[in-house]
Amino acid sequence: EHADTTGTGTGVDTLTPVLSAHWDQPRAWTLDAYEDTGGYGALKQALGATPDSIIELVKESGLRGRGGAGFPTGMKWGFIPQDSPKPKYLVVNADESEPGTCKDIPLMMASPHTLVEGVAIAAYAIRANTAFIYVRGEVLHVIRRLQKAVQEAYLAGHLGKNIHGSGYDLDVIVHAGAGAYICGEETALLDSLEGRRGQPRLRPPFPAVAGLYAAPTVINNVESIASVPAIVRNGADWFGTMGTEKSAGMTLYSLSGHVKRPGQYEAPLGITLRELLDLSGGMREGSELKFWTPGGSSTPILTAEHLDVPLDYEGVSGAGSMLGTKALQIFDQTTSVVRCVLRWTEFYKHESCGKCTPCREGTWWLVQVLQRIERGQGQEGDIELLLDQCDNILGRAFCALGDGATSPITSAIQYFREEFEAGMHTPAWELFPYRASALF
Ligand code: L3W
Repeated sequence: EHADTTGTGTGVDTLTPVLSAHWDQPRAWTLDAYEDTGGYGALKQALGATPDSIIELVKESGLRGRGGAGFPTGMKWGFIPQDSPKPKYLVVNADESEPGTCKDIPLMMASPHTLVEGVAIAAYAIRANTAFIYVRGEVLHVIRRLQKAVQEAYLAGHLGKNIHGSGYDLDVIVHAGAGAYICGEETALLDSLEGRRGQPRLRPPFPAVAGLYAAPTVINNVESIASVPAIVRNGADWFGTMGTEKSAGMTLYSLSGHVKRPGQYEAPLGITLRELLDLSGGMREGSELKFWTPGGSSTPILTAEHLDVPLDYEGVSGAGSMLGTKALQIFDQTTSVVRCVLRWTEFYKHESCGKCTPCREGTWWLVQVLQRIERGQGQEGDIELLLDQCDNILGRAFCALGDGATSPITSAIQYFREEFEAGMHTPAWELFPYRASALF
């Protein structure tokens, strides 16, 4: 489906199904179904080219990391020192657990072989003979599906020794985490994979130089790696025909909340929320957009003023937020912003790994203050206290989890200060009564 269904007259091809092109096919997750649509053709193509040329291709495509930071993928691969005597590793970050973020799990369920093929190409490009897929521990169904896909790929000769007679060997290990948000932070993930408690490491050195077992390691998000086979198949220029100059390609936007048809919408980077809302049937009956996250709870919230912000790395940061994981959580006028922010902050408090004081202590204190504001028992100066607490976490925590915890709070105060002020005398549940369809 390539149609301008936005009604905006922009002529933008709003749907660009590449990653999700075959998700609705019967048993799309099986090797047979994947191969029927040309699956593993890109691997064979890549094995016929040099590893360096694949790195170059991915650099030229402009693919940027889809896990949140948007770091150029080809550049990351290029950092791997090829003269190192140590083994090189590829690690896929499949520890999806940011609140609102729900794109990698559907991708792995619907088309695990797209990821496995991407893993084989990426590992070949960086000259790694071992790759790990680190999956969030709670998603047993995904772990099983991936294990099955990896097994199928071994049996078909897409993995293992001398892949398709190329002389290249690759082992892929699906590793289940134990359910900790911090293990989605790349260095904590590595500690966890090595069998330690998952806590972030100091960077530099970046994993590209000293990662798994202190060896050069590329860590990429699931969607980033899954985007690679299509780039190999269709070329860097094709990828550049989608998206914007600095944010190339198609991507998965996950819409949730008070919209008519929540779900995954694959579209070019640079699409706007207004266009995505058109695609998803708009807001629910009686709902008006109040606020939304562009990329999960770690990205500052935006409001109805920002409906036309291009959802690419530059556009969203120009609006004072970040694109993050493209998890668009959409809230209507019945939502208490205070209660919503409190729920997210409880999450960060619970998930704080405890390594650094600003995050461990700070998220606890934030919850204390937000709770009393939610109960209508806020004290004089509490808004300034929250901002001061955020100021003492932002940039002072050991990893991005601490910074992320402050984003919803400072942005919510920026846009909805009056709701926090009301919390000095009125409980949130009086202003925003609970109802069956309430999200927060
Ligand atoms: C070598 C250098 N490598 C940077 C690499 C680095 C990493 C990548 C990006 O946080 C964001 C965070 C969350 N030499 C390098 C280098 N690299 N300089 O590039 O690094 P960085 O530091 O910009 O970001 P990060 O630490 O990867 C990721 C945000 O994503 N986020 C969270 C999402 C959470 C999930 C989940 O569910 N698990 O996806 C959402 O927005 O706040 O800002 O690979 O090694 N000189």
